[in-house]
Parts: sequence; C-alpha cells; structure tokens
Amino acid sequence: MAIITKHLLISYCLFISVESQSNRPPTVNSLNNYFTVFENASTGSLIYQFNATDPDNDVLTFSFGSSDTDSLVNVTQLSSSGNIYTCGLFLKTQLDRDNSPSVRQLHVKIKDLLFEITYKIFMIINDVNDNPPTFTGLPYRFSLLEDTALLTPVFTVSATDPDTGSGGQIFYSMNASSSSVFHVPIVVSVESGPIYFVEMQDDADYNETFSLTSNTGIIHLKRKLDYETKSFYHFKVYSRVCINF
Ligand SMILES: [Ca+2]
Ligand SMILES: [Ca+2]
Ligand SMILES: [Ca+2]
Repeated sequence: MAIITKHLLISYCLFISVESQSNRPPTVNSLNNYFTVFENASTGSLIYQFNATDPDNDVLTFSFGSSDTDSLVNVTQLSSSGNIYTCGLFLKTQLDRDNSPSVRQLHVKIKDLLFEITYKIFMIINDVNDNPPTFTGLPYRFSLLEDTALLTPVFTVSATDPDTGSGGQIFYSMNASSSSVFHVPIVVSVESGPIYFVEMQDDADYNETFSLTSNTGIIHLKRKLDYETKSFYHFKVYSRVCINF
C-alpha cells in the first residue's frame, strides 16, 4: 500500500510540472511605466491606461495590493479586444503632494490561470499652489528706543508656504493690494510708552516711519522716533504669492 501511494504522488507532481511549462505568464504592453498627475485631480478621474495580454489567451484579472500607496487608486478593465485587455487607473482619494512623497509606486497584480505578475507603475504628483502663506512667530510686537538710528533693521516678519516654485514664493508688504492673501497686525511701541491694543485702525503715518523689504520681510526704521509725540504704532503686514489660488 505504501508503494502505491508513493507512485501516485510522483505522477501528480509530474502532471503539475508539465502544465506549468506549457502556460506562460501575462505580459504588459505599455509605452511608459510612469505618469504624472496634479495633486488637485478629482477623485474618480482616469489617470493612466495600460494594455495587458496573455500568450495563452487566458482570462486575466486585475487588482491592487493592500499597501497604503495602492489604496490611492483603483484598477478597472476598460475593454478587451481578442486577448488584449485595456485597463485604467482611477483616483480613489484626494492626493497631497505637500505633505506626502511626490513620487509613489503602484503595484497592479495581473493574474491568469496559473501566474500572478506585478506591474509596477510610478505616479509622479505635480504641485498645485493650494496653500496660502502662513505667518510664523506671532504675535508681532516689539519696542524701540526713541533714539534708534534711521535705517536700522528693527524687526523681521516671516511666513512659510509649502508649495513649490512661484506658488511658494512669498512677498511682504505693509499695504494691501489685490494680490494680498493674508495679513497680520503688528504693534510697535516706543520704549517705556504704553501699548494700546484697543486701537485697531492702521496708523496713518506708518508708511513714513517704517519700510518693509518685500522679499526678506525685514522692517527698517526710516524716520526718527519721538516718544513724546507718538509712543506706539499699529499697522498690518501682508503676505502674497505670485499666483492667486
Ligand atoms: Ca498564461
Ligand atoms: Ca501644493
Ligand atoms: Ca502657496
């Protein structure tokens, strides 16, 4: 009985081996295994297409794995002609280039009757100017001695913007314009004078007293201070970017 079992096992293994050699895995026909997409692409939009085929005319199925990256997209069979399958990747969730990697690798699993291959695709996420500049180090308050020399740099305002290129380039201003995005109040007290936060109107003469360098955020004193005449200033600084969003 033991001998018969051994013969049966050997026959079974040979059978599988012959079948594996006669079948061949699916293949992918695609010009590029990468594509670009803007980070504000709509959920559900078609972002990439590829063709797959099987040399044995096997029926193919397509799926994604369960990694975080693969949860970003769905794969759907769009059409088939003969043994050529056309598939599309659809965006499943909103992308974010600013707080996550800008290049992501996707793994499409393609199965025929025996084999499963993994088609690796690189998704390159392009930036969109979708963040406003944000001032840091608030609140902005500082005091000056009334004998501070003219042209002294007296303060620096600073904002950050995570977007790339012109979308992340920040300019500062003490005056509102059509391209101003956000502003913060700034209070300057001349040393030993009281600071009145109740007055929220911009001082009429702040432009004559201070200057702000648009690309650095550095504020300079440009007129002599006089504690007896004016003991505090209140005005706003604005940040703007090249491109409105
Ligand atoms: Ca096959
Ligand atoms: Ca962005
Ligand atoms: Ca921006």
